Amino acid sequence: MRVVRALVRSVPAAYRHATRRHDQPIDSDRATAQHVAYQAALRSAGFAVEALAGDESLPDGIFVEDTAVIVGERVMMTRSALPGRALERPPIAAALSARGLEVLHMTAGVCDGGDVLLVGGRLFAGISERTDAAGIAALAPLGLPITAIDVPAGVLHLKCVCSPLGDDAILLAEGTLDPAIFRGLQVHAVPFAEQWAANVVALGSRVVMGAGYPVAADRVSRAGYDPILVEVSEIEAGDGSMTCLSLRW
Ligand code: CIR
Repeated sequence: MRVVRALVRSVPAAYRHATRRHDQPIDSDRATAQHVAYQAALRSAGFAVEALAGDESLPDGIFVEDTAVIVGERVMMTRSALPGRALERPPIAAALSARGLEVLHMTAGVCDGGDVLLVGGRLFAGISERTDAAGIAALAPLGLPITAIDVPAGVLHLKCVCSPLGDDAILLAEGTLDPAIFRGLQVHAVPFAEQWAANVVALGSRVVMGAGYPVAADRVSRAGYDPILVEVSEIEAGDGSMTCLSLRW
């Protein structure tokens, strides 16, 4: 069976200073425990997980997904709209290169991996406060067709409201995007009130998702998947969710 790898980065104490769009305090110790539980959930879903050490100079460094877009054995290192987060990229590029991936670097535009969704051999890329048209165009060397999508106002990243459920299905928060965008894919919905739960990490039938979204968990289960629930209050307090905590290939 093919090994699917996941790279994560541990929580530094400085995570309590993570970028966020509200005043909610963050408990870094609790975030550390939740991050460890997240890694365990990925392992139980079947991922081979490796953790890089946290870096006290990078408060948002746990959100490794934003640094890169991986397609097969090739990775495009993205360019951040936030100068502080740009510094997260070089160590991730080195880690991915050391693991045998071919590393390319974006030279124009801005893009966060949280805006790029890979499913069914296609990329869907969100235009957001973090990703622009030039950043999306710079994904071309990854060799897949790309559909650009306007991310709804107030939503940080495309994958805040949708994420892949394997190779032929999407989990989507109702009332956020037109499901017709994903023509040809099965679209499973979570209620708007539980939209954080639309961001999941799936492998086969296993779906790692945030705890506290009972309707969403029930719908995922009824759709034939096996939810693995993780408490992620402190990750959400940093405006993050499931996919943003790992790079997977
Ligand atoms: C930020 O604002 O950049 C971080 N605090 C959260 C990034 C979350 N990333 C993601 O959902 N892909």
